[in-house]
Amino acid sequence: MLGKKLREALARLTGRAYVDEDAVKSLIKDLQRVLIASDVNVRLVFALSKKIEERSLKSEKLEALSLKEHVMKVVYEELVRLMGESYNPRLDRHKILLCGLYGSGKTTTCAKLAHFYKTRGLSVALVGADVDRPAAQEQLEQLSKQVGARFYTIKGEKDATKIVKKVLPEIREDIIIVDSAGRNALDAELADELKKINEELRPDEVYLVLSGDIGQIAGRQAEEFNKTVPLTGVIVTKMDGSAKGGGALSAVAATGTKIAFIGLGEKINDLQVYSAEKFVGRLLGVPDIEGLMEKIKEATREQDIKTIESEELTIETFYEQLKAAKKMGPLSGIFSMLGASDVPKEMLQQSEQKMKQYEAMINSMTKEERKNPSLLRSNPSRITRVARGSGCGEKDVREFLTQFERMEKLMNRFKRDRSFRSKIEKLIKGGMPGIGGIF
Ligand SMILES: Nc1nc2c(ncn2[C@@H]2O[C@H](COP(=O)(O)OP(=O)(O)OP(=O)(O)O)[C@@H](O)[C@H]2O)c(=O)[nH]1
Ligand SMILES: [Mg+2]
Repeated sequence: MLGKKLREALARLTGRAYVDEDAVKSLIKDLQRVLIASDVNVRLVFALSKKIEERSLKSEKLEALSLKEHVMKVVYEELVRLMGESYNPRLDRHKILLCGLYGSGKTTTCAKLAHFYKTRGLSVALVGADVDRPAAQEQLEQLSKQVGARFYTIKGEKDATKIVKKVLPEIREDIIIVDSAGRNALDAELADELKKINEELRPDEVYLVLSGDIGQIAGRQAEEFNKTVPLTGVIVTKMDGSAKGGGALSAVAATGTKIAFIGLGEKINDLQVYSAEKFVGRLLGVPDIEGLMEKIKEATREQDIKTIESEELTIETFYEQLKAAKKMGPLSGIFSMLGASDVPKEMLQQSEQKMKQYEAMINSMTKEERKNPSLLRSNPSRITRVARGSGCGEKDVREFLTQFERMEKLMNRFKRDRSFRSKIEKLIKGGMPGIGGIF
């Protein structure tokens, strides 16, 4: 399926230690393969690739984002653009005509829409105007009962337009949904019938129902129907089972016709208002762009663990870690949970004033002292000097050193003790925000 392959392609990028031009190019190759397999039109795929390459490598990158995050953001945004827009269905009284080829899901979608509007407090009338298929009226009548909509038709009437003309004045419901007959292709007969129904009904919405498994042909189909009866939207059904759904959505989007709803199953509540963002989010396994960014950060944290061993703890890195910890908010409990009760809670909840003090102390230290704080311990006159230079008491300087030494111990334990290490790794992978920065 498209989603799984896309997630694999993106995981190959996020799994890299760093991202360069080659990495972006190989991601684009992966994307091309995945999208073409989902029957996305080749021209669209190449336009998308070009855009991603340009924006990833040449254009504006936000300061706050790493290149990896930037590339992912670009990919997400361009996929969303490829898949169209978001729809905002009206929720006032209105008339809807559904049209489409055989078996595309019109009748089922009538019921799904009825359910959709009913759950939003509107009353719904379903009109059976498929006069061709033998059990069509019974099918819709059955579904009307199931969703609690009123069913209208004229049994035995062979002219769909006449049915519409006769039942329309009787209908008092807020939403009127008309089911029409399908065909193997949009032939002259169907075109003529649809035009006439359209004229009689004067619908506010004309939705073409098509099945996602026809892939990119959906674009041409939307264009053809649009010439017959101006469409206000397309409903793409069977998105649950189709490997070509992405192809269908992107092709419809490319024609400029809106995708209004998508069908995701046979049941009456398997209908969703279309949102390209949600669709792409689902493909990528994240709720939205923020979710995606969080996922990248998680992946980055996993790499952070790998670099902990080689990272050297100095007064400066310690201070940076404290600052990061402060930003992350209260982490109380995590350390005691790990059995690291020797790291006091206060250490992670330094006041703004304390942080300023620490900064002043660090500024009063020599380069050697910052790299090797034990120099301060072994020579009290150094502590006196730092205290004076920073305007703090000697006690404050010692307290700061104590905190540093505790962190140093914790880090050494992390490097040596495998079970402690795996506990921490589990916590980090479980999404503990930013804890990687503490070490
Ligand atoms: N899996 C899945 N099946 C669907 C979906 N929508 C419709 N179907 C199934 O597709 C088949 C055809 O659906 P109908 O609603 O009868 O299609 P139609 O366009 O009215 O067909 P005709 O009236 O013969 O032109 C039925 O078996 C539906 O249950 C969907 O979103 N997902
Ligand atoms: Mg039908």
